[in-house]
Amino acid sequence: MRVSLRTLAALLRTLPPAVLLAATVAAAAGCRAAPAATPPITPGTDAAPREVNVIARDFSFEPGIVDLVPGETVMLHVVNAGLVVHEAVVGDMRVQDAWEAAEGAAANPPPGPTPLVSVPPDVAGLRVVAESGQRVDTRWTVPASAADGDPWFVGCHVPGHWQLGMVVPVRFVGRDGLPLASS
Ligand SMILES: [Cu+2]
Repeated sequence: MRVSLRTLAALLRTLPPAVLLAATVAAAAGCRAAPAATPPITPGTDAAPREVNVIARDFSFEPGIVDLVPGETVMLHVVNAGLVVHEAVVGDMRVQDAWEAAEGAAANPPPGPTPLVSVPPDVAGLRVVAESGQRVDTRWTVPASAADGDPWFVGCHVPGHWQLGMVVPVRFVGRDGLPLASS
């Protein structure tokens, strides 16, 4: 059956807006590619670190998942695209909790030198602080045992930022470029 444009237009006018909206959303979804699978990762080496970008905004991270290969060496570029200072703390929840507590305690310091914020080495993880507009490059080797324990995250613990949503999960990827089952 052929439907003329005029008939189609008349038909569309009779449909309730909700149906039209659903149809439009479905059409838009059909046009867009499915969420990209993890592009194959070539693990970084000492001689050729893999470039990993983490963009901090007010108040979120990009990408929404950070892929890492246990044991690889990366050149981590933390770009602060926000208007306030941010950081990228990489590690499991013990690490995240440690920095959250340490930085929370140092918030609103009394007049005087800025207090030095630190945590015990076993829960230090990796922490990169970037001022607004700054890019900080850090060469870092992901611990080989990183995927053996609890899940990892990239988080910001400038007071209040974690609560505003500045945390994304780490997905551990094998040397074959496929996500590891445990992550
Ligand atoms: Cu932040």
